[in-house]
Amino acid sequence: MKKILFLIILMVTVTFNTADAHIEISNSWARLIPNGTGALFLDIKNSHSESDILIGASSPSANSVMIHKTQRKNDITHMKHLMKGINIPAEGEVFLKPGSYHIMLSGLSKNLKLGDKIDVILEFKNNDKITVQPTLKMKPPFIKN
Ligand SMILES: [Cu+2]
Repeated sequence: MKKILFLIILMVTVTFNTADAHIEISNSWARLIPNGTGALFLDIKNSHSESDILIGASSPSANSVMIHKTQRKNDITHMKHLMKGINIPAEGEVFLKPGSYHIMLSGLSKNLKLGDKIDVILEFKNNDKITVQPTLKMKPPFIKN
């Protein structure tokens, strides 16, 4: 009986440990476009043995926030709205970067200017919400492969 109890305690402990944050966000920045739209770029790292999904995002500074992917089709570049979000593979990384995945910000507050920071809340299926504070820029702050 004692052995079983010990096992249960061990299992509960392990479960609590897996409830820790497994999603890590880095290199976030946002492109501010003069027409009042913007695009948020960042790296998402999942250290968990299960995949996750970025299912949505919101911001107090934008009327509409959507997950997009820039695609090239028949020599035409267009943005696809990813209704099902972005899959973040187990123990994997996904890069939101120009020409690929990004978070589209529409109807940004009119008083925003380059250098300002905005709050964007990222919503994951299997993890807690994460707030990022990207700085508004015109160009990427770093070069990525
Ligand atoms: Cu877009």
